Amino acid sequence: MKNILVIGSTGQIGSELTAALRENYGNAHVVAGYIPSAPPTGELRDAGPSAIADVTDAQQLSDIVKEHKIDAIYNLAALLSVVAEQKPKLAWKIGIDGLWNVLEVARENGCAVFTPSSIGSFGPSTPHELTPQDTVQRPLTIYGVSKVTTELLSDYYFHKYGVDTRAVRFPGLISYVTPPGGGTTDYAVDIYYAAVRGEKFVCPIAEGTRMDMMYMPDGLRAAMELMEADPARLKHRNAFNVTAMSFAPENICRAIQKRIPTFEMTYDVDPLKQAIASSWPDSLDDSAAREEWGWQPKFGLATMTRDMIEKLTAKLKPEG
Ligand code: AKB
Repeated sequence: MKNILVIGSTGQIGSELTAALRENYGNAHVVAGYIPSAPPTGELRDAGPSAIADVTDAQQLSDIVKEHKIDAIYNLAALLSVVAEQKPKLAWKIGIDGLWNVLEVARENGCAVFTPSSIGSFGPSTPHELTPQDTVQRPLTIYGVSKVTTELLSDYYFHKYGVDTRAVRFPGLISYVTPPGGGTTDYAVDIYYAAVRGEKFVCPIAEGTRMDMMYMPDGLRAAMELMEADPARLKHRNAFNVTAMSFAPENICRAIQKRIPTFEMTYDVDPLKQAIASSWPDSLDDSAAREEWGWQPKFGLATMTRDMIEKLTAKLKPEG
């Protein structure tokens, strides 16, 4: 049985990915790595092993990997796009110095590594419609610069040292479990919270701005299926375009209004978020992922909206 370390297990993706990996590989085989300021709680803490795993501390990572005989590392430590613009040095320290530590530990201990990239790895000069798998990547944000570097460094470790590195370029991930913090696509999560609470939503992204999105269950499956894919079929590694849907604020608003007709949205565009969103693709071409490892999303805008509203209604229901 495989032993897995999740770095960043208490974050937006990590909290759900750790649970999904434990379901697939057994609770005892998945270590929830965390930083002291964000320790695991509840099920995440109780269901399996956990350890302080600060991506900037190479020795600590090496000790955990040896102690738990880790075969695969899911490295989810990163600042999201908006907050990274406010703290570029920290974004680099976590995203790239941290990645270097992870890759070195993986090289020394024979681990596979998944470090997600993002639609943020593209920039204004990238073709925006059906953005190809292999195309121009000249982002203007530190988030994008660090994601392109992540892809290149991960490929470098594969070609030079044979480290089994694989990744997807995640679109905006939408979930009712752990809210995201500091991303450009966060509005597509926040809008559901507002709708279920009966509040009006003020959208920070302009009408007509399309971005790729994905419901979290599909995102978790993408990561796990890629890591289980037959390596002989992989022509690409870091990183695959994956998408499930592409929409603008007015489209998600209308999808919600079909279920909550009284829901209202207005706009107050945030210049930083808008500049980032406008530089990202409108829609990705994910045919390489479909061909090389059978990627197939299960949720579209309507099915995701039904599930999000159902789950959030139960989550936000007052106690008693
Ligand atoms: C962000 O908005 O920063 C992230 C992403 C698409 O990478 N959700």
